Amino acid sequence: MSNTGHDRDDAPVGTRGLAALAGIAAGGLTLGVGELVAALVVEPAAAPFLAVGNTFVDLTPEWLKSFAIRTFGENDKQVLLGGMAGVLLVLSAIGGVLERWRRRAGVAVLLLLGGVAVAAALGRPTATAAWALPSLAGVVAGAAALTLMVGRLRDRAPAADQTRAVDADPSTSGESASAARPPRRQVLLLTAAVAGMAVLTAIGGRRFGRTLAEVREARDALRLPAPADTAAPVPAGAELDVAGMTPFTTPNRDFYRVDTALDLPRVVPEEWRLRIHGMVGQEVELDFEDLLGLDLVERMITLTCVSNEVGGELAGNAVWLGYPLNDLLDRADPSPDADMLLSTSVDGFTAGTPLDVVRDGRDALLAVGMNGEPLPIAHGFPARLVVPGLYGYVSATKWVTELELTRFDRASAYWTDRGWAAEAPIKTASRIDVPGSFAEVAAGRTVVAGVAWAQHRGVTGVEVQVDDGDWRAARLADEASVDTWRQWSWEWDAEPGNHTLRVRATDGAGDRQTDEQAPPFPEGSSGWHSVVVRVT
Ligand SMILES: Nc1nc2c(c(=O)[nH]1)N[C@H]1C(S)=C(S)[C@@H](COP(=O)(O)O)O[C@H]1N2
Ligand SMILES: [Mo]
Repeated sequence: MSNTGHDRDDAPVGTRGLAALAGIAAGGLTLGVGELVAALVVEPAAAPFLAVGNTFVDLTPEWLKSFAIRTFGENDKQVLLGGMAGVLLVLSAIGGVLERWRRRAGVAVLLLLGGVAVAAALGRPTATAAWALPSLAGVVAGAAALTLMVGRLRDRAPAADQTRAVDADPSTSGESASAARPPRRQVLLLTAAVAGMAVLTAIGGRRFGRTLAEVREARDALRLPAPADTAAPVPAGAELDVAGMTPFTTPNRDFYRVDTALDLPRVVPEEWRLRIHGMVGQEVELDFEDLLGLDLVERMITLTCVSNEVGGELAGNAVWLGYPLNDLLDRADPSPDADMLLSTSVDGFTAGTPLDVVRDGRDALLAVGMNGEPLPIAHGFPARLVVPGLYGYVSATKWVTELELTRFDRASAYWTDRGWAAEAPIKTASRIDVPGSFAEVAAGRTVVAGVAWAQHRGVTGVEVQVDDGDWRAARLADEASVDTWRQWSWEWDAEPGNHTLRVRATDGAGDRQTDEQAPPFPEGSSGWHSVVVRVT
């Protein structure tokens, strides 16, 4: 075409670069308008970027998910969002260049991306038809902006003759030249304006609707009532005095976080409702004030994620304040035919919990407090479930808003739909915290220590083995309850050389932790944890 090969150095960027920039600005405006419309007329999660990101999370195959968790740990969400931003940046730039090459070609790219975003938004578990609007509005704005910006870059063809005449004299830049040649400077300004609008709309989107700051404020203002029944005091001997040990109680800021939410659900207590329905004699609805008015109990419970590898850190112990789920369910008069409690989060996550477990007398809670504070937002503010003895994915629904009594042969939940086990009791596990893996220790008396857990069965024994020697009984710290982990330590007379330390626990039923190695999928990892240390 006649408009190629004419890029000149007197504009800050060449025409193709400018088209790419225009594409990026148009892409940004698409997302910004999407954010704004989502916040104003739907909800933040309906915005194209988040809808696509969350859909990506839901569709990620198991191997990629465990790779991401292994590689990026708790930063996996940031990595995904950053990766998406990178891909969109490149695609939008390509869209801009294509639009310069052929009218509507770049718009077609935008439409394609917009189509993906609309499909993603409509496919979200809590979506209504309105969830298509943000992406649609974004694409309309982006396409209009792209046409406007890049159209001017292409408009030079009819003026080719004049252009060539002007181009012959490189000294005539400025006024007279820009009148005849593609108005690159003008396009650059336009692009800057579109980019500015992209930023403004995105910021606007973050300010309208429920903001995270508002939720933080509501949380700070909340005063939880004193428990009617306090947690049993932690025995002084539950915490061993060993440097480098995992603390017995996990501070909230250090508590592991696992969930599918790319953006934290924003629920303020005034708007929170819990609906209990399904196979019940009596539907029950409860607001936050109702909940705080009940006799709350405080219980110490160790949570564990099924994705925890042998020796991993996806376990934490906290004092939870909440109302016993069993008593709550009584109010709804569940049918004797129901065998599953299907809990749903405000963002659509679901967990299916065996009803007999919830109702067997253990301290299953609808929790509002964690270690003396309202639940942190990342841990389910304002309310979540905690069930001792079950992995989180079948029991610990955060930001919970719905409890349905149903049956395992009728319903399934988020992770069971992805092949994970429907019933998931926590496997007995033990971990060596000290010395660390590949640590160097001085020969002589050395403390080996760690934690072991077998929630709701309790830990009654821990043994340690050096190389292939005899298993030795470790000293157990006092037990706080069968629902919490237990610290242990063992004095080792370390001799120079490289050594492998192994640990295994026995639970309250007398069953020894299996040495059979299993990966987290589909029902939790197993095998003995070991560390290799060098004694000098
Ligand atoms: N809404 C919601 N609740 C959820 C999840 C989730 O993805 N969404 N993940 C579950 C899983 S897999 C675990 S292990 C626990 C983790 O709770 P924590 O992040 O407070 O440690 O939350 C459970 N509750
Ligand atoms: Mo989990």
